[in-house]
Amino acid sequence: MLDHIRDHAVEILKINDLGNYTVPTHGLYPFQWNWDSALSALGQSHFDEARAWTEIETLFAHQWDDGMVPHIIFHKEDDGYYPGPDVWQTGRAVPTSGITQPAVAGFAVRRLVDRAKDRDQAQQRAKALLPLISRWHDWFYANRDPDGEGLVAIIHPWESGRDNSIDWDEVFERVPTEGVGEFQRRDTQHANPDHRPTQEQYQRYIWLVQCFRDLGWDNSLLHDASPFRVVDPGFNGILLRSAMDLADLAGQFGMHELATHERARAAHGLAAMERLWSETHQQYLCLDRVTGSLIDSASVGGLLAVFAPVDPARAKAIAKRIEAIADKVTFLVPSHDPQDARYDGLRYWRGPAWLIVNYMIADGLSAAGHEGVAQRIVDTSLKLIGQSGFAEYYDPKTGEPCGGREFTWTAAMVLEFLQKGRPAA
Ligand code: 9WN
Repeated sequence: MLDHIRDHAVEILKINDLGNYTVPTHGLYPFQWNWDSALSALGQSHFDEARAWTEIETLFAHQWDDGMVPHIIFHKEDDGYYPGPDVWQTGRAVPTSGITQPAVAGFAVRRLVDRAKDRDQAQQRAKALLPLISRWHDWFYANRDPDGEGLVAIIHPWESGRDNSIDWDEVFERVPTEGVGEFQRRDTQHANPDHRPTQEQYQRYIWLVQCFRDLGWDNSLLHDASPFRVVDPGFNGILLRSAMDLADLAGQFGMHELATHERARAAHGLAAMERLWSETHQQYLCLDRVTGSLIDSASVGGLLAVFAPVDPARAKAIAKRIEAIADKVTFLVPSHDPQDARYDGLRYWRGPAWLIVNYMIADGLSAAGHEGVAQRIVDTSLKLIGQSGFAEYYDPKTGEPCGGREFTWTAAMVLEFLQKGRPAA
């Protein structure tokens, strides 16, 4: 059974491989996505290390001059996705979107180096990537943390990677739905519309894109101009974990200045995470940067923060939270608290379980010494695959597969989980 699952995962990664980048799935997502690529490279490394490095290098070949790494790279034309390059109009030779995604690349590169069989290749290719990744981190703090709080904001829900999370509902009310004009969604032609964001949410997504486009994609203006400015604990946790991993790697490679820089940044950010802790929910919450208040929404974003080496007492509380949640669902980890009336087990990021999130949470919990709950996450993840195949996401109560099928990062995470029965700490 496990051999069959492993073979199928490798097959999916190969089917979705377009040479020097991988699509998340054919049809629904026909381009290269940022955090998908970084995480998918981990899966590729199990059978082709060189190809795994290429995946991340292709992503960074499209880094903007200001340091941002865009969330989508439109390598070739395909009208099966909306919004395409004609909507973004970022003016790049190879078109890209104009926003970013969770900065998981620093972590991915460290993991590729740690496990590399070809040590020379790993050292050489990682050394070239390190300064590029650090520039991206610099970009975040320069453009998304203008007051130097140690926490960066996202300015569009798509940046979080958790597009229609309940976390954004309240703040999203500030984003108009009027004036965006007619547009034709494509996602609902590939996937069940009941499993996708609503039309009203799409109108707001596009309003923000048009607002940023009208400002010429000048990142020095976008943060303050956006009515949507949210500090997401999961997003910050990923960035801080990547900063730590980058610092460790840079230290190994004798790049001491870079190591000191990333380590100082991580220390500042980890201390600032306290601002996001909720005693009531016993987890981190998002912060609305416009009003300065925490958003009352217990989503998986606040659990994902444990991917960073947060305060051990916070990690322990998160482990307990996930154990409590496990009594309410069959498959961990739901993207929203199943006891919240707003929970919806089928609709994208409003309830369903996602394997990439499971992987990062399990990894962080395991590093913090909470092996039991980490293993529980891995076990239910693998059970899901056996029952429902390699879907984009799953209903945490029934295991129903949702969204796209034959999904790249789901396959990649399965290879990671199978490696040793759980992700390496
Ligand atoms: C918008 C590719 C991406 C993921 C995101 C996921 C979904 C895109 C969409 O698909 O978002 O970026 O069109 O719905 O939410 O996390 O990176 O798999």
